[in-house]
Amino acid sequence: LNIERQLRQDLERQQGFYLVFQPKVDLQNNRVVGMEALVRWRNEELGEVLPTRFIPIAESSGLIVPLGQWILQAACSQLKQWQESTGAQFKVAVNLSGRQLTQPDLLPVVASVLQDTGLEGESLELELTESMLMETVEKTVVLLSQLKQLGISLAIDDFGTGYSSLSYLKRFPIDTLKIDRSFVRDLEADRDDEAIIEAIIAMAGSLKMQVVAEGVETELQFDFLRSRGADLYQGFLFSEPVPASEFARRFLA
Ligand code: G
Ligand code: G
Ligand code: MN
Ligand code: NA
Repeated sequence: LNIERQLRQDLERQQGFYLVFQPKVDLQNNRVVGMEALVRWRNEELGEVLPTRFIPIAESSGLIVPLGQWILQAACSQLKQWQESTGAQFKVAVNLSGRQLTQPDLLPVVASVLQDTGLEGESLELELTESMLMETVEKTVVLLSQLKQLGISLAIDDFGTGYSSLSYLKRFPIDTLKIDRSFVRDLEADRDDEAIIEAIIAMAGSLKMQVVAEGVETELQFDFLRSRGADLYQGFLFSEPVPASEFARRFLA
């Protein structure tokens, strides 16, 4: 497979990959409190390849493990640099794939990235999905607790689209639920989505979790989420994911 061969080659040469960052914004005061790092890939032969195309190939080939490590290192290193130049704290969120969570050395890898970059664990958030958590519950509870001992916070991405039972959810040391953008998208048209979002916010409140809304594109969605008490939002209304230099210029100046 050509994509896989090119991926492997660019990983070996440490070329072609870069990060973009999407602001995470406080719904109450519209202040940027952090950012989600998302990987991008530009290959000499294939040009710009979409993550929806290459992430599944990276996962099935196992290349997501070294790629994930590169992403983590690059995100932590970038935030450390921003913290030093601005004096502001912020938190960076990094997406983990299921393959990374089942790597036996995830914990020492994360610990050494923090060590190498000098970033505090408190400045790092890891985004996981419900299906990843459900695969090996007992082992995962232990691993997540160890990550939390490094100061790291944990979020469930795309929340509401998976199959996690609420009784399991309670057993994981999760800090944040990210409401999947499919519920936000149809807010205007679909009363059920209003009810689902209200239920997620209420549940997060009683479990002492923070709520982030994804995919906010309109003022109407923004107003709804704010009035119902969601904490943070991400979405094109505020900004799409942008390269590091643009992020610094627009949001850290
Ligand atoms: O950035 P964008 O919305 O185009 O990403 C599309 C999909 O690619 C996301 O839903 C996400 O699942 C995946 N993706 C993007 N960046 C990363 C990353 O850094 N790590 C992992 N594991 N997946 C990512
Ligand atoms: O799977 P995850 O939620 O990590 O992926 C984030 C993806 O969501 C990124 O690819 C990003 O480009 C996309 N995204 C971010 N904000 C919006 C938005 O407001 N609308 C839409 N349609 N996509 C968004
Ligand atoms: Mn995410
Ligand atoms: Na998501």
